[in-house]
Amino acid sequence: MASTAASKPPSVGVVTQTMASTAPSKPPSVGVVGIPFSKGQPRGGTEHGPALLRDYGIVERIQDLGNKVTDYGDLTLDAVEDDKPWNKVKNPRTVGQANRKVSECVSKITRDRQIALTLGGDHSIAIGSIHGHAQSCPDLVVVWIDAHADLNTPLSSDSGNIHGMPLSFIVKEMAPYTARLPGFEWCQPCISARDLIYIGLRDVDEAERAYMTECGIASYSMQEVDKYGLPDMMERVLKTVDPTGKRPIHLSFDVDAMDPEYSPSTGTPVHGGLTRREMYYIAEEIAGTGRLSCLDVVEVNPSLGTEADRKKTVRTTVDVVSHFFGKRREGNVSADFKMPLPQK
Ligand SMILES: [Mn+2]
Repeated sequence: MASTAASKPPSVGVVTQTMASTAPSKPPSVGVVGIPFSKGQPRGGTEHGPALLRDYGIVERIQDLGNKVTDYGDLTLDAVEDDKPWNKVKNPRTVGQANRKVSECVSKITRDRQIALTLGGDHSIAIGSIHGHAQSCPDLVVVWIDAHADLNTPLSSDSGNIHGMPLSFIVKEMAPYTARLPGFEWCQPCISARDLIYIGLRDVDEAERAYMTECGIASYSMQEVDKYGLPDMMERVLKTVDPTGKRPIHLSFDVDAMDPEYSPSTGTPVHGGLTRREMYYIAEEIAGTGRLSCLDVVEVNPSLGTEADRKKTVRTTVDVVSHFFGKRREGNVSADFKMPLPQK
């Protein structure tokens, strides 16, 4: 069985034993865009995330797996002048304007039937990414892999950092609890609470927990990861958000979901997280659905930690991303591979 699977070109639509698959007949096409942005949180550095990920070969790694990749470069994102805080919320217009550009870009990539890969940037960029994705794929589901719920509102947030609030702008059921920020006039909530699921939570604010319960958002925190184990958990995750197995998947991957042992160069690390090996499994299962439609990779901050920390973080991240795009631990054989044969 392994040999027939391995003789086909590698693709995201790998058939796995645990899931039905809608494997595409040809390798998928991927559109990459860098989002050099850090204004959703107080530390500089995440704006250099796209450059670091590219320097470590993220585009080539995906290409080498047999995927057709178009790199659209980095978005140009400017700070809005005189961007006064809204209550405690910092940089509202700058974050709003940047996300409008992200939305337009991701909408175009996914409308062209490419899988969008967004290289952040802090996690506030997922506002635009999910919004844009939903414009071309309104039936999408969101899998949010993170140590944090990122569900605070401009009213509940203590820090005023928008990277802790992105889902409050996106989830329809959050509308009664939140406030409209200047700079966000373009942004309408676009997913239902039942179309969102969390993996990896371990640092959830009281208000966020209350919103999750009130809106009915499902989560597999680290407690459930420990309780069920990865294979059982991933089956439950996919059955919960998409029992029919047909809908496009928006995967938002905050590198702080992983334990700081694997991704130390990030702004809000929390111990007790996912291992590199657990992330490989999650990525392989998502790839196995053949329905990955957009992947956000966020919160890599090259300015934090030592050179060794930076290297560890970016290497782990690029490795994990390659598994989302078809890399298999059992091995891959490319379409143009020629088996060396003895001379006659
Ligand atoms: Mn996050």
